[in-house]
Amino acid sequence: AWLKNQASGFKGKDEFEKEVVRHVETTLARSMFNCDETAAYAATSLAFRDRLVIEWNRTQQRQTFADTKRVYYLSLEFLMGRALDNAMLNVGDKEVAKSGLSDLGFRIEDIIQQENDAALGNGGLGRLAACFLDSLASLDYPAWGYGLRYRYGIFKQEIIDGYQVEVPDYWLDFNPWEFPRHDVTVDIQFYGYVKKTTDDSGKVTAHWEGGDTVRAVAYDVPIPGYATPATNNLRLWSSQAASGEFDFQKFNSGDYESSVADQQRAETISAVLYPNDNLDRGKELRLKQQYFWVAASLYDIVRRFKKSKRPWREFPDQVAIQLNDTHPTLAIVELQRILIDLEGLDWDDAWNIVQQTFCYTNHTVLPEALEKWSVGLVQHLLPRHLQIIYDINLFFLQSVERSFPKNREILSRVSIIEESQPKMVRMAYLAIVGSHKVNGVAELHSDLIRTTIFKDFVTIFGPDKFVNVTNGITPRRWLHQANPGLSDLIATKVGGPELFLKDLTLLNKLELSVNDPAFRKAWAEVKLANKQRLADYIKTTTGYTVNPIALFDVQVKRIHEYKRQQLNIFGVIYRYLKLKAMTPEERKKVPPRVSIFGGKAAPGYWMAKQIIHLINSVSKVVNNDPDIGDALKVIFIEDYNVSKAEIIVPASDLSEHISTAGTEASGTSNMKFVLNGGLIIGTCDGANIEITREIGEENIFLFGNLAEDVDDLRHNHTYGDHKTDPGLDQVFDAIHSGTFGSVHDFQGMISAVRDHGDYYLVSDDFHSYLETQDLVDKSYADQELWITKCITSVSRMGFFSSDRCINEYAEMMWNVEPLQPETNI
Ligand code: 26W
Repeated sequence: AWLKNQASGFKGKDEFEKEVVRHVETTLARSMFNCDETAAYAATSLAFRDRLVIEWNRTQQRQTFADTKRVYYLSLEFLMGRALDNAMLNVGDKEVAKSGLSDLGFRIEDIIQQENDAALGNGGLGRLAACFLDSLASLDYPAWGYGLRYRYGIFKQEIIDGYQVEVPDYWLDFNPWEFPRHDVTVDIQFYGYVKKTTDDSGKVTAHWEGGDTVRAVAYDVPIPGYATPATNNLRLWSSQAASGEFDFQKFNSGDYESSVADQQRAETISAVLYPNDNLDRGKELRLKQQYFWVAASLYDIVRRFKKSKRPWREFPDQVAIQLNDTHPTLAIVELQRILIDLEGLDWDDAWNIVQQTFCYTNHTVLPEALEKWSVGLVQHLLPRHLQIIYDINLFFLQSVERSFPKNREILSRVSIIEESQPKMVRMAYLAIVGSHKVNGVAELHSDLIRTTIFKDFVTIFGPDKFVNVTNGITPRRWLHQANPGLSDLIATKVGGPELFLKDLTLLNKLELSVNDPAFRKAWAEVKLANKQRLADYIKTTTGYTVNPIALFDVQVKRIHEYKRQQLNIFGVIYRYLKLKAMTPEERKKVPPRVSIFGGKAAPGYWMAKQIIHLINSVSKVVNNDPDIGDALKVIFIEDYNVSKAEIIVPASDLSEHISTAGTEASGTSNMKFVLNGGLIIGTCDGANIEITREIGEENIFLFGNLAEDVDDLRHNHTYGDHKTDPGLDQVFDAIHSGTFGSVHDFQGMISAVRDHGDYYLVSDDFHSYLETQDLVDKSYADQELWITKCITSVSRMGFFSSDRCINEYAEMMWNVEPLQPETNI
């Protein structure tokens, strides 16, 4: 009901048009006669922004007035993508905008495409944070996101001669979705030294003095909920030189250059998102980013709490802080510092408050991704924090000692300080010790952290501290926005979009229509139209023509050895060799396929870049081979990002989620693809396992070794006699013979399997992968059965809404309740 009768929407298309014209002529100071698509995008966004702002202010007032517990989601990454389409759908006036823009001579799709993605994230973790913000607002939870306002998001990827080239992503030249708050600033201290003073009663207080100061300036981004007026806030901090006398003095004394240099050094902190995904590099600037963002956010949260004049012990009744991975772990230390050094609380009282406030989500078990900071670096940058970390560790180890007397082993295993050369602070351990709940992101992953990397902590704290919250995705962006054709079709069967997009379990009603011929036909037409749209996109961006009748087989995600794009491309080469060996008649009978890849490699990840190069080299050879024709096409889509995912995901027949078992914590694109009527080929890993449980194993193509066998297989590679799979040998021979260019370029990928222990078990899973791909071909040939599988799967995907996921966090970890707009002031 809110959607149609909201106070904040436009009264009709006339009002919308008037607003657009007003913004073009006044805000943009242009005439309608030279209003191009860029200007139309700007004016449309501003018109919607005006609408959002009203509800945003109301929501903030309502939350302040109600004075209930709030959630603060701390994430170094928010991979938001575009905002305009989402704002139109959530405000509920996309149709109005469409006809209004058309009157003004524009197509709404063209206007939407003018917007730069807000690409402030690497991959899964950052996109999860964005889905969570959407769910928090849509479910009326009082919640804020806190992050960094990077001037450069994740780099843009260009493919030049088959190689990845990184180009900076300067996305901020026009961003109508942020509001600078020059009055909301926090000065953040770095370096310096600690002085201790003792008062008359003998109480010792630490003072952190000296060092540099950098100013954090708040930029606020409104987050509209769907079918609710609730509009939450995402606060991003930008770094700036701490103004004033210091600079002025330098300036006046003629030291202009060094004053400018100070300015630039300060701005560097929020300049660029680190492009590593699942790899910790331990760079000083990254630690500075983390502390800068955490300290500004906590100052803000504490300032808000203090306005209520409550006693400190009530802090955890008002504040829940979620740590998105270990990146914000310093918040634990910072809150303890605020409480003991600045507010004068006793250590134990302070520590209780801290532990009850924080929760920590782990997103990876890969050892190279677990953050550690050298003691020397922390000491230098944050001298007081290091002392507090040592004290936290001391008290923690003392309590472990009491529970497990004379067990030196466990003490050194769980110590927050790793006694290595140099000594390191283990951030995950600090996060566990400072939180009251820790969660993994899918069942297998949560089991793995309980039994492997955090085993000792389960023994120490008991099993209840470690819980599972399986990831989810927002159906608003990933169905309604990305796939309006399917969303509309589904709406006809489940009682309208406002219902199922707010309660995704209603999808189960679709199962009643699975045998309805008209519905099945409409379903197939939607899929074909989505494939045609992707085929058009491929044509304009790559020049290659792909047949939309072919099976679209998609793997789009960050390039990483554990995600095994190499297994996929080796499989493609195998298929190509088989096709080459056939007669033209035989080839005609082969079901045609388009293998689509996309994803970025971290700039310093040599092997990942080699994988990209091989995919592009195979693409060039296969697509230009006259023997092959439509039987096989290989496409690499440049610069995979959120807005491209919105075109690719709805167009897939099959998507690949083929990580080595036990390595992918959850995966979230697997959920997006199935929700959009595609099937999965995948390993028993991450959320694939729960997807199988929900949709039924007859509707998914699982293959490969199980997580429980991975250790033994690896051991066998090193110590047994390990032979490469014969099919894979054929593939390597083809690469060796120069079919795809110089062997030298791909030697690393081959040696990783043959000579370096095949850590990711590519060879062990190769045969099973090929067999399962054959099964896919056979299943796809039976289109009727295939469509049944797709519809049935979609009907059973309700569990994977991020709404379900957020409700679980709220109940199990945060203890917060929604604040209904009806309880208005
Ligand atoms: C310190 C470097 C670094 C940077 C990013 C380490 C780790 C990360 C992230 C935690 C990596 C990441 O995005 N993990 C993904 O999180 C998703 C959301 O939970 C999961 O679905 C993916 O399986 C997991 O890889």
